[in-house]
Amino acid sequence: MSLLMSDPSIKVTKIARKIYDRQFEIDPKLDVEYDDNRKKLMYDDILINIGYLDTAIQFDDAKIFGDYAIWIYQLLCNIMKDLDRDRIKEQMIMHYQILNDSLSDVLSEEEAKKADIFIKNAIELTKKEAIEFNVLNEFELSNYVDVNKKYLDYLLKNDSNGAYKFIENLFKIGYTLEEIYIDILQEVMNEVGDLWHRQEITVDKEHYCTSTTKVILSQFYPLIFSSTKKNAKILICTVGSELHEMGARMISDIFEFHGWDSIYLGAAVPNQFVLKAIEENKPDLIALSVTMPQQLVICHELVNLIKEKNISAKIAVGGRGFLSTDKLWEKWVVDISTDNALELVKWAETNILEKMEK
Ligand code: B12
Repeated sequence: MSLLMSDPSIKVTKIARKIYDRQFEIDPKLDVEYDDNRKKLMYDDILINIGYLDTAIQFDDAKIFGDYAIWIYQLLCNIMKDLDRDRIKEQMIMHYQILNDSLSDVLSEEEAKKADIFIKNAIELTKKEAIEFNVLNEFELSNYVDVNKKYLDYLLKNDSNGAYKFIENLFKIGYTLEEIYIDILQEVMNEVGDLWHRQEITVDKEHYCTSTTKVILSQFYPLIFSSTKKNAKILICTVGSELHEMGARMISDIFEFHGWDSIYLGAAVPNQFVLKAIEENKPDLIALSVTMPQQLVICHELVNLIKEKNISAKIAVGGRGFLSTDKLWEKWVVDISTDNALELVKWAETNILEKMEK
């Protein structure tokens, strides 16, 4: 763990406060542009920014902070529509410069050097984003776009019954379980996240879309649990304080459907209890899911703990958190990472099931 988060004498909240005060001192216009709510969000964001930077430093991975810089810049532009994009760029650049100065006092020389590189990269990416504004909409490019739009429409109209029946009917007319899970429900959930990011829907709607989609997944349980068993077991969960669990649940369901026994522990399981569950259930495959990059640190600790205990199960890691790294998983003692459940099933068939049969 980097000095920033592990040394108890360094109070991250104090650093965040200093950065916040300094920015208002240098840029008095902020006091007019920011009401109390914005001020609170700005302070919260400073803490989050420090968390992302710390994770990037720890794994020496520029992409973690770079991707985040683009994401937060876009979000701020979407939230503060009364300010123009250049003004928000100016605020962010100023913030990064103050962050760099403040951290150079508390980080080790090596960490400060990395912070400097990552922060300068974030500044460049923000400048570029201010000109280009990435408008690529993957949702529109999907082969399933028409079906996905219809399902999304039911969700956005709060029509739970319509949404449920629509998906039920897709299965009846021949869409496979994997298509429904990955190409439709997962894609629509990604779009729901983007709609929130673009501030086109509010958090209540995002939560409704999530809970409705989770209920819809359950309608496939009689099918999923009727598969012929292959005498192999997968244990899966999300780690740390990772609340995004639908991806992990989909992996679990798809493995169960392909004849595996699935032990799905759900979200945010403390490492010591993941280990306990592994020892109790003796899975052939352990799958750990991370969406928020800050949780990568705890995931890495868990992987190392599993290895220290000489547990022979194969380890898979995945989820959006790994996509915002520069192939970080390749530096870890894990067997596979993919962003797609079906790919993992295929890998496990070759690398676990076929070897068991021999
Ligand atoms: C639903 C949702 C939530 C729900 C989650 C509820 C739940 N029960 O899961 C709630 C409301 C809790 C939530 C909270 C937050 N969220 Co959210 N959320 C989402 C959303 C819209 C959908 C996630 C989802 O379910 N996707 C569908 C699943 C099926 O896809 P998946 O997770 O990618 O999984 C697939 C693959 O990744 C892979 N996979 C997954 N795990 C594993 C594991 C292994 C081993 C392998 C091999 C593969 C694999 O296989 C899966 C199936 O194919 C995303 C949007 C998005 N683009 O992801 C935002 C999103 C992830 N959230 C985001 C944010 C910012 C947050 C919050 C910080 C918001 C806040 N201000 O509080 C919090 C953080 C909470 C926390 N501590 O974890 C951002 C993250 C941006 C970033 N910088 O990284 C996103 C991307 C939204 C956006 N476009 O900005 N969120």
